[in-house]
Amino acid sequence: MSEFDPIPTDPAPIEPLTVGARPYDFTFDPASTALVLIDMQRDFLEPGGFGESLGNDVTQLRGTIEPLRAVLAAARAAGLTVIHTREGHLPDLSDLPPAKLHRGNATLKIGDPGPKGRILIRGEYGQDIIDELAPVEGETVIDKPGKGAFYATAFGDVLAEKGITSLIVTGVTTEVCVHTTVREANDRGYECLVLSDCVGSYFPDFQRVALEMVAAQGGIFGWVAPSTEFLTALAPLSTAAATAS
Ligand code: C5J
Repeated sequence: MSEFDPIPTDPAPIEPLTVGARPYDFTFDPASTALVLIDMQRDFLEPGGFGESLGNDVTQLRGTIEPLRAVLAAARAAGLTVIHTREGHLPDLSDLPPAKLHRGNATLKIGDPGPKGRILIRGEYGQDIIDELAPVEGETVIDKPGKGAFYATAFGDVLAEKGITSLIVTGVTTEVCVHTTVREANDRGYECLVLSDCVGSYFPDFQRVALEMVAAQGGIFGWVAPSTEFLTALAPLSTAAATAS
């Protein structure tokens, strides 16, 4: 290096990004933010799985897939941390409380053989993530026995290791595993943005009210925004990466 060379500088720090959200703008630092995809599993989104066995119409959830695909692609392009979760139990059911096994009038109970393998059992085809959103190398997959992603998992440790403080929350179902995870995260000090068209419920009324509950009272659990707002905020990073490659 000669005396005329410019002094090397650190790469420009990434500025915080802002998403138009309810109840007010959500600001996040991409370096400390994770996209979380909750339980986008065949057992919930396809016929013959746990969701359908409980009497639900699984087509109600399928509208989440395309917007979430776009969000996942943008997050990957922007270099965001991506974490998937899967609800499910060990083959010997040792992590399945009897209360969960016996609750509901399911035609097929957890552990029973179904058309896509044993219902909600880890390692079975039906318990895995749908092809459209399959994890890629380097993405964390958290297997969870409960509704919340923190309960009896390494989720909290993974977030701490990666320095994550903000979560972009997507997945199914809005009022069950998404809500439980957002509430758990909120109590642990994480800032959560729920993407309204990337979360889904079997019950349209629950979908609407569950989202309202997150943003009510000045954002009692977090923020809510459509995915288009998030994609707009992320565009400087995701399109820059696409142009560079
Ligand atoms: C349910 C989930 N609904 N992932 N699980 O039982 O929301």
